[in-house]
Amino acid sequence: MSLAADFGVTLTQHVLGNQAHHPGARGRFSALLTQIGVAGKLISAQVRRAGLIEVWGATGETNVQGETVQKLDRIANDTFVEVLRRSGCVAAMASEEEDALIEVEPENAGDYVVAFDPLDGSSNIDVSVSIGTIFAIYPRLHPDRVGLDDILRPGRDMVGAGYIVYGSATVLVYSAGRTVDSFTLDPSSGEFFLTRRAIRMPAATKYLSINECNAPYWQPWVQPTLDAIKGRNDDEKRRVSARHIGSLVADFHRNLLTGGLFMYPVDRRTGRGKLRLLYECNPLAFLAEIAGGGASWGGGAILDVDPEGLHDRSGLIIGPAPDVALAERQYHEYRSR
Ligand code: P6P
Repeated sequence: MSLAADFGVTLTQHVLGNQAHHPGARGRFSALLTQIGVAGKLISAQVRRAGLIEVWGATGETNVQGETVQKLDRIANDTFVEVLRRSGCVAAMASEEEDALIEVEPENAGDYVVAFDPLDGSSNIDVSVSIGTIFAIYPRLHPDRVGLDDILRPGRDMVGAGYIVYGSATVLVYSAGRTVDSFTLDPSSGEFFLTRRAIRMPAATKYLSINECNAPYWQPWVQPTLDAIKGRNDDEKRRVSARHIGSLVADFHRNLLTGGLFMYPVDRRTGRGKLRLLYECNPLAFLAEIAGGGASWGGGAILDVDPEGLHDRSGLIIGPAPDVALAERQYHEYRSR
């Protein structure tokens, strides 16, 4: 019996199967996703060896966010950039690690533009906590030129998004707009195999993910939201528990599968959020909505926000739709006072 029959559907087989739902598709999107899988494998190999090949620790550089660049996120960034550049599928890229838009030379340029965080949670690298790569895919707007207007668009324009979480296993989760599906890397064969098909986010919040030490910096609508959710616990049963890793991809992945609400509200002193709109909030919001959940900046849907810059930040409340709606009600009540 062939390996594929033993193990089930590979990422490439699944992506090609998805293509059937896009009449007229030329296979370029499928090729792009397959190449993203290749980049994920390469980064995974480096993550798994980080402590052994001295890629831990900082490079001493600071990125456009003003954060110290860890060696592994520089490796992840360069890997993602080069794999996408050579894929023939991408015309331009925006990375958390790069100040400006990266334009692909015309002879290699393809139909899509990609925004990505090459290694989210990099402050957790040295302590072996799960980290991940997050990506958002847009169709390019013009056949003869590419620029910021191709990527500074509402998240609703995305045609695909996903992440690769480097945890106890390396898992790639993506959606092309219909279903959210996950694939686990089999290290022995080097293949991603379908492990969860058409993921639906549970409607109940089982876990609450928020950095409570930021409480002094929350706007007044946050605490009542948390109190309403925690208030579901009583003598009879604990219905909600706290789970916060401090690595967005890992927190989101657990919440997507088990039902959890992640909140990183804006800082009331600055009105700014911490998480990046283009390559953290938007792609995860795309997945959350397709899986039946929701994602808000506090007063409205993340996917409706019009970006101004590649590195815009946003507040993020993402998880089961009823509790995202609860947070928005609290926000609007606060704003109407
Ligand atoms: P804080 C990691 O640096 C990150 O960007 C996300 O992965 C994570 O959710 C967040 O920052 C944690 O931020 O301020 O709670 O340490």
